[in-house]
Amino acid sequence: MSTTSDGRILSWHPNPSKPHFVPPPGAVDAHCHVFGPMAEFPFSAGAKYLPGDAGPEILFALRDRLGFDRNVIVHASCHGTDNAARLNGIARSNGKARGVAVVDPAISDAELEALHAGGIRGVRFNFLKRLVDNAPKDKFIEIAKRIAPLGWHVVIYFEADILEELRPFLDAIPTLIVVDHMGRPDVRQGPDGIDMKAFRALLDSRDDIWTKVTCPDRLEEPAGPPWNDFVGAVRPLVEDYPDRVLWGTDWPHPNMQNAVPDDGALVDVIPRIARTAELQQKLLVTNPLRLYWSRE
Ligand code: 0GY
Repeated sequence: MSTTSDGRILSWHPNPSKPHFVPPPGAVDAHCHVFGPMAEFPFSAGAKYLPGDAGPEILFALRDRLGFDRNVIVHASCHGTDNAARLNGIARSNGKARGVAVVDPAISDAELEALHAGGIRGVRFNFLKRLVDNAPKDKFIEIAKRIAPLGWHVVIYFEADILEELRPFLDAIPTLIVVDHMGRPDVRQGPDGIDMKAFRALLDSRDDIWTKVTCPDRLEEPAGPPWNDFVGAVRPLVEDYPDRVLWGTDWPHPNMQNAVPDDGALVDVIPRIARTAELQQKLLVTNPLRLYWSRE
């Protein structure tokens, strides 16, 4: 495990390869984070992990190296409900980043509007017990109702074993929903396994549930290529729901310090899950632009 001199964990590749795949012009990395820098944007007292600084300049250099044009910076739990690091990243992006926030249920309407002005277009609800102490469904529904008039959506992070339990909660969310990492299915089961079947049933229950076809490194051991199980399980999803999928690097790969993925290798998975130029255009350009840049 690699750490900074003050003991914070480093989970990103110091020298990612240049991918062979060239993304189409305007491509969006729709799932990435920024951490700190801590001196300016301290982590939450309740953070379950303390990462090394991974500020916007490093993210934007990676974006350019990988051949992408824009980023969606998603709130990570180590920053609690403080969105300042995200707003800073968006402000420094020259219009090339938008964000997803985590908010305190007591947030005022004026604060929500300020987040909108700062480029936030969604809120994230995190159900991973190793990352958050509680996930109050009733409060989350209240927040979802309050962000609906802003045209925002809900991003939700959960693992496959609680999908059925979450169904009534998901049904009650009045906005479009984006599910992180497909709800973390066991990709070894294949495209017709129990996890993928349950996830498809969720997608089929509403036409406004989208997902991120992300994180082969999280979903398949070992954390390096060729990630054949991931490709086998995920490709049919991209082909069957082409207008509802997003892609992202997940940089700086929180909590992946023991198996840091090469971002270039992650990009090279794209043409294996989205095999035509049309599917790649939807996944990387049309869909994320629609969700994050279609309204000022
Ligand atoms: C991710 C992954 C993780 C962490 C967070 O909010 C977070 O801290 O998102 C994780 O450890 O699985 O990229 O969504």
